[in-house]
Amino acid sequence: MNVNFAQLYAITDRHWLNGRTLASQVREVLEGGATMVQLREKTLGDEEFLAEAREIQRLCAEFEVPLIINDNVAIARQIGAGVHLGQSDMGLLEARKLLGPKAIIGVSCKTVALAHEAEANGADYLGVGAVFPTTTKSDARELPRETLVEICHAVKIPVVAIGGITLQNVHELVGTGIAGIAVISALFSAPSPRAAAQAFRSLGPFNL
Ligand code: TZP
Ligand code: MG
Repeated sequence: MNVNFAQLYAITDRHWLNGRTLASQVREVLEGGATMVQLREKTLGDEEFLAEAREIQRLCAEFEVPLIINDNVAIARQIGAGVHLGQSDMGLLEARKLLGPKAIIGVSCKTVALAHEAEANGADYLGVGAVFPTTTKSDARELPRETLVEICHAVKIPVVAIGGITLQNVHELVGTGIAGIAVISALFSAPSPRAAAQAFRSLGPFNL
């Protein structure tokens, strides 16, 4: 995949909608400069998820930004989107068979060994974290900065840092070797997701 897509990876969370629609929030982060979007739904039924995915896909297409579906390879396949796989989701090789060679597939990795394996099996990017404490994912353990640096040096594919990243701490990631950042709450809980995305973009690029 184009490494620039990794710059500001916006991951959705309907927890902070507060009367707003997910589509309007995604439009805001795209207007603010998000370079890739992940639709992360943990509770929606398949039909609703599919309808929403199609709507978000139209938005992403308007901004020429890739859409990645969290976990759900079937939905990604139906709409021709990419997928992000955790270590307990469908395996990368099986997902690749279903989605084909062009689909963007990302994999969550917390160790150098898992990063090597994902790269060898054809992952397009890695998600690595949590790089800071976060309350967004209840089982997210914090990863030492040193491990992030080791993983970045161990692979050629883009590494995206995730977990607890804010406008205040993002500078701490400079020099780790990341290609970009993946952000949930600091974008979607912001009063203006557009302004938050703009602010992140104005601080980057983070691949320094
Ligand atoms: N994986 C590791 S940490 C995390 C995920 C999905 C949550 C990131 O959310 P936030 O709000 O940016 O800390
Ligand atoms: Mg998952």
